[in-house]
Amino acid sequence: MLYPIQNEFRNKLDLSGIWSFKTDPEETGEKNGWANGLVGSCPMAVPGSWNEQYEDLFNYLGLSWYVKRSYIPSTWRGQRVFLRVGSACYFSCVYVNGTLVGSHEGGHLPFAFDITNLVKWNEENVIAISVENELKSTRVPSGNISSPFGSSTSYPRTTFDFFPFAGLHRPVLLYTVPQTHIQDLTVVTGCSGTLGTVKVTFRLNAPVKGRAEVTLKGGKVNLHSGITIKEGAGKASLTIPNARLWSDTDPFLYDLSLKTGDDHYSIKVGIRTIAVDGGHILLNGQPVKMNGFGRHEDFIASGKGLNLPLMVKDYQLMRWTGANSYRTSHYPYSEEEMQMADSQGYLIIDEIPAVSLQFENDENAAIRLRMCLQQVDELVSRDKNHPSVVMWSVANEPLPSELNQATNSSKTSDPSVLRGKSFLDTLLQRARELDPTRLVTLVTVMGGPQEWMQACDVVCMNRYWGWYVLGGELDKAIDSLEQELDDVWAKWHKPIIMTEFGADTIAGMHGHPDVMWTEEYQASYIRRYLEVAARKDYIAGMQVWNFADFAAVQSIMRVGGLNMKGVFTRTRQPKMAAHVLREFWAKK
Ligand code: BDP
Repeated sequence: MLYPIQNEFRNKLDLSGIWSFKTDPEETGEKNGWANGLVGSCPMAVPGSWNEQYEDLFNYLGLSWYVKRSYIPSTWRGQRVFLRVGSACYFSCVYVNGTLVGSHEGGHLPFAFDITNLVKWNEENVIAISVENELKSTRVPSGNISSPFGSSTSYPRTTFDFFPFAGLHRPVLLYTVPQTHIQDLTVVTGCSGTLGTVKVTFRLNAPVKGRAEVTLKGGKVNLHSGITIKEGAGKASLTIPNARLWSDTDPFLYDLSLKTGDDHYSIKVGIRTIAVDGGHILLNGQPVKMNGFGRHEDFIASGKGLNLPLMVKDYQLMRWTGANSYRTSHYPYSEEEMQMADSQGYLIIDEIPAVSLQFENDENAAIRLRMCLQQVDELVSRDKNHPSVVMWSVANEPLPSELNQATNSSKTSDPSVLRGKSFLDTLLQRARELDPTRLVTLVTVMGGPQEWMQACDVVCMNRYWGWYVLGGELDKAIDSLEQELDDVWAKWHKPIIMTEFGADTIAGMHGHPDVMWTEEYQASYIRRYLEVAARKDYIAGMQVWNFADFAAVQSIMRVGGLNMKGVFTRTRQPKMAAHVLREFWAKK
């Protein structure tokens, strides 16, 4: 799943803009020929969620149709033409000139279809995409089931704590590749002392013979290597003396370009290694702390749609706090985000959409496992060449059926614990097999089973001592936190990242004393957690929940339908806590 690029052999045409849109609650659109065009449609921005663009679509998650008409440049004749959707939440079917070309299940990841044989030259082509985001018990993530958190009272009925935004969330592109083209390219980097290595393997779409050349440029480096292509595959290994290594403090990127007789593909390469040693995460052999945030792709009006000015601003705000890391909670973020992370030096925990999964019976677990394995495959294939991605996360807060957060324990007699273990181990193993060069993890819930952490390289913990448990009692909460951290470290001797800790806060609400929901409470809660981390060498990162307030579902837990644990508001104004982070991270 190479990111489409424009060069002398390849073309792309971005179909972002205003599309025609129509809901299809009765699901009669296909029968009635909507794939050829819509009657009585309304304008809808792509990329973007449909929910916040129209008030009456806010809670609508059913089938909907998007249509766009476009010429395809006649200079593209003779090449293979693909239609690529960056993300469609959740299930989507793609039609070209009335013909179904394919479907895709699962949001947040790209998919593409070869449409060469359907293209009409010298006239407009009709691209139609149907999308639905029904909440179902068998989906990843799931909806319309009860959860140990009691979210059955929320509307819409998700099992997860963010709004189930629906629609075409990332650009829809037309792109071309030559008839014989580079289909996949993998870069693995290493370093030993001052020597860097870049190993390149690639595959063409046909089992042909031939020659290729790989070039690596950057600074004073200008390396070339000739490659023999056998049965459509080739590889090369480059050695870079005095390599400038990629890191969070110096995110240096080399330009790598691969040329075959017919095709050319290029990417940015950061030379770095990632490993663990006891309680440390080692970047290029040196301990690094992954400090930053859990985040969401979320904003007013655009929902989960790619929003480039917002993305640039968010990096600037994260930089202002001194953060060097974040987790793509709770689903893969856009490819543009990952490119920014590469160039801006952010260390990413890259997560599949497996949030709050339960393991209530074998049948549902098996269906969800198939989906999660697909998501791991698609994510690794999309993001494997990003130096910023240092860890794969295969789940956020998987839930045993019986959960008691207050006693911070789960029952060993609960059959979902065993079922969950085999489910999660399968995912960790798949990520490891696909990519042995990165770390693998899953993010654990407060009170969840300890044994689920066993196969992880890094223990990631979401903890809400002082909020959901011992709320308002920060002294006691911090004691419990310290005790728990020391126990977990003693049990596993692995680096620990606190992937979530936070307190809902209404911006502008103040209190002396600092009671829950005030800016003062959030500021001292976060300060106290960061002080604990500073005392514990095995803490390899602190990621505040959340970077910014975000849209959640309506419930008695979420004032105005917002999760307010952001250190910035939804419109990106800092709360007091943002200044605390800056004091700890940027000023030290
Ligand atoms: C954790 C979840 C996260 C929620 C957060 C919260 O991982 O998605 O938003 O709690 O309650 O359980 O704010």
